[in-house]
Amino acid sequence: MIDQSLFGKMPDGTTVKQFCLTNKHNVSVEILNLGGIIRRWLIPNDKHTHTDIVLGFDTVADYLSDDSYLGALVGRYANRINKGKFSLAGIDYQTDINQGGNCLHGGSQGFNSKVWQSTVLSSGDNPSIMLELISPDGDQGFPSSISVKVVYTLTEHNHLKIEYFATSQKSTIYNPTNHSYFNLSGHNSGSVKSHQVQILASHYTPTDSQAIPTGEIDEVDNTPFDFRSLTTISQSLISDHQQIEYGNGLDHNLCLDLFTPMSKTATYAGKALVKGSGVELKVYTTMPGIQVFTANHFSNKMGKEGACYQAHQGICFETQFYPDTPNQVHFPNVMLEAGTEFYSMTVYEVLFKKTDFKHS
Ligand code: FUC
Repeated sequence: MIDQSLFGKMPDGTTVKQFCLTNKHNVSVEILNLGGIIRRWLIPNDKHTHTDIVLGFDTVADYLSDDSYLGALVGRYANRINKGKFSLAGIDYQTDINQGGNCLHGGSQGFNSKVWQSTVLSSGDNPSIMLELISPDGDQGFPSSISVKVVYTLTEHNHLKIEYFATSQKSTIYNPTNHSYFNLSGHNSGSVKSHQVQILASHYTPTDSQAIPTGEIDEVDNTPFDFRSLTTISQSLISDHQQIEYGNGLDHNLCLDLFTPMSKTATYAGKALVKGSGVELKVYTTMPGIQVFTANHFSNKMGKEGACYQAHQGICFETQFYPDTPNQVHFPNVMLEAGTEFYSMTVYEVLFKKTDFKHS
């Protein structure tokens, strides 16, 4: 089932719509056509109500004034490009610089801040919406016009499937992700430090103090980035490893051991869970990397429904190409050739204890 409603208005009066996708297990995901933002993700809990497992805001203005990309689709280039500079086919490009002298998440007017064209694809058992956007040649300094499409489907198996499509006129780079901050105990329930996480990655990309990759691809052995077996987040956050100190927590790209670029099959990448709660989030993707970010800089951020978010109150699993790939030739290729169709898929599966949920 899909419920469509008015969420608010952009400063220029453009309508922001909200789509609520609900399946037969009483899971619902609310998505805005502004930035494709996942605003709420409700799962039934054992108190006969719902737990909202993602952080979010109440108004369009809150989303536009914040710089944390809560729940948003990120593009053209998720993560950082060193000084916003790169060259393609012998031509140098300078993108918009919007964080610490670097380009973060596609520049100051990234895809997260745009109102996308929206279409309901199915309102049945597997509700699905399609969002589309055309980014012109030179948008935020990136080459070529690019036509992008994202399809969100909530399946009857409690999977939220996110499919990314794109085509460009000339060769360019494209690296999309979704920037949801998860808190499996509820968005307003404090820190995620007690969450346990598994990520099937034997390597990660270390960064400098500005979160720009050094170019190395290091083994995770004996580092706070070894999540190959279930590990509590706090164990990693208390580490005195320089990489953790740089950003006050996890803000790193882990290199997935198995990945399937452009394929229609997403591979299991990892999971998060809260012990004893029965709530578990599994992540599957076709992408080669996953940026694990623990909301390190949050401080009294006023969120939806009166919540006040603090550092480490959410965890992001941003499936993507490695950061700064355009300047690191040995990282998996992020080029989108003219006329080639880009495809990637990430699936978030939520498991929870079955309850005799009653509508309130
Ligand atoms: C993540 C991080 C960044 C940043 C942003 C809001 O993707 O890599 O450091 O602060 O989100």
